[in-house]
Amino acid sequence: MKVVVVVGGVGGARFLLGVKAALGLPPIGPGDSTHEITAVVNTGDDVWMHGLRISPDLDTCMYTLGGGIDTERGWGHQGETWVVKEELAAYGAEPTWFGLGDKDIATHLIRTRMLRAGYPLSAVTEALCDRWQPGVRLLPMTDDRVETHVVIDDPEDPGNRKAIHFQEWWVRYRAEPQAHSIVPVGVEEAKPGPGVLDAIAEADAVLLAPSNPVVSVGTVLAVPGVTEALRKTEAGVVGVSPIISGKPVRGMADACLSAIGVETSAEAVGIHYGSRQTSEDGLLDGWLVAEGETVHVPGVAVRAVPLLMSDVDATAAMARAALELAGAEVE
Ligand code: FO1
Repeated sequence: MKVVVVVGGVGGARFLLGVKAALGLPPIGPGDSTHEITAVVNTGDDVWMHGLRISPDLDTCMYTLGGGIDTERGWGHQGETWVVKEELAAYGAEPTWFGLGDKDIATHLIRTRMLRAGYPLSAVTEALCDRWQPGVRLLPMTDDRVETHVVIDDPEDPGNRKAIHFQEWWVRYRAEPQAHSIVPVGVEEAKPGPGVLDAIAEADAVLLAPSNPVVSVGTVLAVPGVTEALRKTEAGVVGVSPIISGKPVRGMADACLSAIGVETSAEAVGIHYGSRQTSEDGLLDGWLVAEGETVHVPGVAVRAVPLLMSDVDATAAMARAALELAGAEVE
């Protein structure tokens, strides 16, 4: 079976573990030829830090599926040390608020060196995955530079606003300052990365992971051509709600949803993604929501199942439900 999953960072990576398990593959480590799972990964969180190019969502998926993730934090290496970070701080080298782990730096050094040598991000990702063997093809949503910026009130200049990189808003300010708008800078000129449109066209099922609907899934959908491909594919397209009883399961999706005027509820997000059958820019055939919730999304088949990714088995059950709702037979 060919499954495509549109993912962001932590939530998306955890969901991919469940998709692998649902298809009978070991969650961690290489897959096998019976199934082809392709993740189209958000790169709008990517950032230059201390001269290194960092791709948080790609790395979180790679480490999680390759068995190297720190499961507490949900990002970076397990058993990480922070010597270089402390040395940088001793020099007063900003930003000191971003956690660069020593082991993680090796990944960024290889990515930076390959990008400088002219390799596209997709080739860099493939090279890094050769070591980690995630068992899922990790495709950047684009090889072009797209960086999500957030417009907030300028604390130094009351009455005026300024745009800061998503990582500064998310990590330094914990998404506290009200986001007046969230802008994936450069996305209009971006092209879908190699393999993205083909994977969507050839899929038996396409799933939108329970990632942040604005800065993760939303950014992938903003890449020109991706939404059309999703509306055109023969595969069933099913989304998994990242909101359970009005609250984001993790992260700060509510702070992002309010920036685009969408209420933090499974129903509002489902309506935001829209129906592929009954609207000219909708994506969904199916929408998976948490058990006990009554959600109505016109033109979309809604199913309520347990949605907490408390462990791989729970996530696998969710993934199976999503695949079935997409009309894919899971043996
Ligand atoms: N998240 C944090 O909350 N604090 C950090 O210091 C931090 C550092 C970091 C370094 C590399 C990396 O790949 C991810 C990192 N993240 C950190 C997570 C990252 O900001 C978010 O996971 C994504 O951008 C949102 O999905």
